[in-house]
Amino acid sequence: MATTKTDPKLALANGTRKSKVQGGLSREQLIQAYRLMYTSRRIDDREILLKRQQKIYFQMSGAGHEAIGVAAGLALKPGYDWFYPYYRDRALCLALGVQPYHMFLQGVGAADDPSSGGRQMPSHWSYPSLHIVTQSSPTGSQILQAVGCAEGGRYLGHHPKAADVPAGITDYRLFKNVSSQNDEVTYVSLGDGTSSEGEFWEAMNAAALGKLPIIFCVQDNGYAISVPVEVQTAGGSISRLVSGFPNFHFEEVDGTDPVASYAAFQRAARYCREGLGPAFVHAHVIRPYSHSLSDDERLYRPESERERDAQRDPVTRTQMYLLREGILDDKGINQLEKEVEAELQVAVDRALEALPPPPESVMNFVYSPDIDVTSSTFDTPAATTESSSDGKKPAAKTMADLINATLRDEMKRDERIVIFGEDVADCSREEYLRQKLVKGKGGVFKLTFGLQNEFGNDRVFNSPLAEAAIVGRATGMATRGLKPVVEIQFFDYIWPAMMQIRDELSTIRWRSNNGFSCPVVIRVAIGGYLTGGAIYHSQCGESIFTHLPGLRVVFPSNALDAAGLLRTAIRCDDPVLFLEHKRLYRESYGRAAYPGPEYMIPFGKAKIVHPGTDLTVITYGAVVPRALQAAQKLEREQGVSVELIDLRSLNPFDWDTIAASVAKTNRALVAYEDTLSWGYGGEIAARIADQLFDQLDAPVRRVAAKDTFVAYQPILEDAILPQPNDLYLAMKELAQY
Ligand SMILES: Cc1ncc(C[n+]2csc(CCOP(=O)(O)OP(=O)(O)O)c2C)c(N)n1
Ligand SMILES: [Mg+2]
Repeated sequence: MATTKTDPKLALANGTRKSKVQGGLSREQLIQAYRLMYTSRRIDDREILLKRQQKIYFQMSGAGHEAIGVAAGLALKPGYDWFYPYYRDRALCLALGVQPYHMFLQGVGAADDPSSGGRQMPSHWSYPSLHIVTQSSPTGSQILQAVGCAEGGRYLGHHPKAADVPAGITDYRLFKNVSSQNDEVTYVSLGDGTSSEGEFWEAMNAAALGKLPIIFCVQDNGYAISVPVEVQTAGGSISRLVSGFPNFHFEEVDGTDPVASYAAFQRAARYCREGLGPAFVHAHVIRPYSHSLSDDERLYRPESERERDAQRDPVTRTQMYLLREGILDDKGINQLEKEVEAELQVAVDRALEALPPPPESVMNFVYSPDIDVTSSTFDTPAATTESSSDGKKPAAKTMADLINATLRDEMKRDERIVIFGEDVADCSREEYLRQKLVKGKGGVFKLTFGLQNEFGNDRVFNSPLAEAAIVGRATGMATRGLKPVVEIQFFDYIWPAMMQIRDELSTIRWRSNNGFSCPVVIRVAIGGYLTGGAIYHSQCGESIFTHLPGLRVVFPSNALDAAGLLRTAIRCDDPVLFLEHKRLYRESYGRAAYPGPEYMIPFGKAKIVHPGTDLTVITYGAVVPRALQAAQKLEREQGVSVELIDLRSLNPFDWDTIAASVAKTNRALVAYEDTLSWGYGGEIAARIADQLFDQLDAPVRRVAAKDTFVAYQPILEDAILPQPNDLYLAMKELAQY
């Protein structure tokens, strides 16, 4: 660990007047730094004017943060290193090569805006060729992804063959250009207030644990909107709080001084490039333009304080510095500023003429335009399951067995797959495995058993107990072209990852206008009927995720479907939530022979589990065997013929099979394990009522859990979750309607 501290007040005065190279920057670079800083400030000024004229719709300034941004941009390499900036990083982006014109295109929301095609607010940077990764608005949600990006780069360095695209494949790898550099660095920035977010601490921990080549840059302007740093950060100094993290190089610097900032960034980058670990740059900056145009800081900051900040304005300070050091004279400054003004005028005029995106484009890139998960590419037969020559039938495998086998097959086939999560490894202390002292765990349900043993601990490993980190890191890795297949141990504990799933994973392709994508697979153990699982080991809640555009959701009910759908999930190009019902893992219902290493089922294709003519039951997951039991009883006892549909995949879902069945039976019952109200079946029922109204001879009915929680006592659990008898009665009543 190394720490360098520059006193904010002394940095500029200490500059060596006569040297030609100032703190590592040549005279030309200093002039370039000033040009970039001045350009950045003037773009803000222009945007503010345009906003007041209602020609753009939002403005967020980088004012006061220009020096640290330019310093980082000059110390790092666009298209080589990777960047997860935040909204104050205008000067960084300019230094990396973003054109002012592109920034104005963002403001007007133009179709040609290269960062999002008019989908994202300005100052939400995304420039794939420069490795500036698409940015969202939640403060701090980029940090864990940056960690994953750094991990992804390192993994690719250790597994160069993973980048290959073997001939004849038809999977996601065809559409991912994968590259890495041995000494690459990932940059991630955030404000002082954002360092209060839990994800920041999860990211610091993961970076320290992995000794990753990542620079955290906290741009500390002393405020988070109106909340001052001493109310935000215990003791008022983030540097002090993080100083205990091992393996880090620390810098605390006057971020309004480009020379000191550049030197700090150079040291930080060198430390990372040498593979010594992560770096932390704490830059003290100012915020002269209020938080945003919607904020008036005079409401909470007195003039005296604002005046004090103004003394440290990086643009004027750098201008003074150039004059004082004789690098530019008045005339030179004037000329440079005039050139910038002229360039910006042209850029603004052009941007104001740019065309907006067409309204009919709004659905583009919600999902991959390259791989259709419903297509016949994913419709491959199971390997033959006929009896072998000795007359023995192939063994019937459980869902747990076949998920494990599918993961193993796919890991053999595709070196980009990494598996991590809580307890998924066989044994983190590898020597125990090597010495055969232990057998290994492989997940609390043993679904990943044996995989670390077979593929090594850089492909299968335990993560810290931090769900946001699991999904956030996976998202960053997938952005680099890897295929993380991560596990959330229980659906009940997926919620810390919700920000990453809702605001990042599912939105990245759309919001970057197909500039970036992150086809992660999240396997989640879900559901009840456990006898003793209680409220926090039994939850469903799939409709919360099917409600998210951009995310595929599948929910198999048997071993064979689990194998076929998981393989599709891994090979496709969209993020997938793969829901595995715990009760079905080792159930005797739905066991199947191993279907071979190529078996796939397309998403959005339901299965008719039991054909019938009198009534359609639409369901999925653990309700399938229960509904089948009820349907068979109803047929036996009442002669009612039920058509039972297992949806298997929930988004997309198979409307055609539902419509064809209801056209035949004229009656529909939707059954699901989750609570009744606002559940998945509500949407299916609404669609049937809307689009098949003319075909119906009876109201659309639902059977689901009671609108409460799943209780521990089995008598209560039975009363809460839909049972075969509830399904039987509902079917009977609907058939008689
Ligand atoms: C998760 C989240 N909570 C709240 C907000 C609203 N918000 C936007 S910026 C901001 C303050 C951020 O302050 P800081 O991290 O210090 O960055 P600064 O704007 O000062 O550069 C807040 C509260 C948000 N965007 N995301
Ligand atoms: Mg701040």
